[in-house]
Amino acid sequence: MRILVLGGDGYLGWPTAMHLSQRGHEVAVLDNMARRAWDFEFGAESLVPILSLQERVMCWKSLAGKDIAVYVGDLTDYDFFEPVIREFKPEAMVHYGEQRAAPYSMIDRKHAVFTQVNNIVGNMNVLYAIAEHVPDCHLVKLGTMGEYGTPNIDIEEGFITITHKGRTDRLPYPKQPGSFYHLSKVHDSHNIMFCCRIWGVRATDLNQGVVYGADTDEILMDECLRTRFDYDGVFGTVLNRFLVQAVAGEPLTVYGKGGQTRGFLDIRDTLACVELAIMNPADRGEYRVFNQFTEQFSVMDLAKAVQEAGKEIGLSVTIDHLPNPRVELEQHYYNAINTNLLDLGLQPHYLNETLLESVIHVVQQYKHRINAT
Ligand code: NAD
Ligand code: USQ
Repeated sequence: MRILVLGGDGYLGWPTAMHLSQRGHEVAVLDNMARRAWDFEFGAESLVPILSLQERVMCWKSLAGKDIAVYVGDLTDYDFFEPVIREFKPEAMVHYGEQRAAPYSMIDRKHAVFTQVNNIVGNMNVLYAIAEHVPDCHLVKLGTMGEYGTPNIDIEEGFITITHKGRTDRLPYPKQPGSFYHLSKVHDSHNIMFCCRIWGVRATDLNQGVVYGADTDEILMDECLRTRFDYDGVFGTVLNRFLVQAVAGEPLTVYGKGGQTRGFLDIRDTLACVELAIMNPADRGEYRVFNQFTEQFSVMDLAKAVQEAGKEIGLSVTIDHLPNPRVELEQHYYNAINTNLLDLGLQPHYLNETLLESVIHVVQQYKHRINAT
């Protein structure tokens, strides 16, 4: 298939592009390199050194013998994006190309407005380009489990059947996100659902949990293929941060009580889920939602898991409870359903099997690059 990966220079986009290319698909990546610029804004840097997108693509060509086409530009610029779609004519589009950090979106008005404009306008352009030029193209869109918030009932996959005053309907699951970033994904979901209904677009909305890990089969072919690994306070996600803190000998930064519970998955399972969605496409006009995570943990569960794993390799890991910079429940009910991807054949990697084997060793390898400030 011809597959265009939007946000193909990012943490998940680059490994996905290689994975799909290795499977024999014709792959192109699109990115505006904004993520690299946001690093400069904070003086942050990926723990793992990464090459430029063009160097990575050359490296992939020399190691795997396969081409990946590169388009550099901004999704919010339709004058750039429309000709890309006319030229490449994708049969599937994997959309990772958004500003994805909740803390970034909550810095101030400017960052909140930027996040919503970047994400919502970019996604609207994707929908218009599909409708105008490749109406049969399957959109595989990365949403987030955070769209649902933390309701006191089970979280279903996108829809819930409600009986009200004696009548019953299957309706979109209520959304109560916790940041302007997570809210941008809710707006995206509504726009995608609308376009499926009115234009017959086919779309899969992957409501993904928090991703951890650094290695995929393709990355392990050579260091030049590595993807970014963020651990700073804005873009670093919780488990990746805890691992770096443990290796650096710093206390783990649990925000508040640490009862906050979320869905998590290994980066290798992200690639598997996206591939499963592509190979089992939605029908024309169908809008479907898959909850994309493999296990649920509280922040304290993770802190303790890192502490235990540290012990096994001689690290003495301590845990701090910091005042929570976020407005979120710190003790709550959480039970999210995730059967759609398992039914399609997903075979998860579980945290207790991979934490030491495939994550900590990468952090240790690049320990000399940790900036503790
Ligand atoms: P990332 O920041 O590493 O990658 C996103 C890429 O998109 C970057 O390379 C960036 O330059 C590009 N981009 C952003 N805006 C763009 C625009 N307007 N035009 C073109 N390119 C643009 O993020 P990631 O961790 O790889 O996440 C990818 C997607 O998956 C995001 O949409 C995110 O919301 C979602 N997601 C990520 C996680 C996670 O834990 N990393 C969890 C759930 C969902
Ligand atoms: N947390 C800590 N200590 C830290 C960092 C985070 O206790 O040092 C806590 C946060 O308060 C939060 C939880 O860990 O309760 C998760 O935070 P996170 O930064 O790992 O994840 P989040 O902000 O939710 O965002 C990440 C990705 C985002 C994706 C989302 C999936 O950055 O792109 O959408 O995970 S989900 O959480 O399911 O919404």
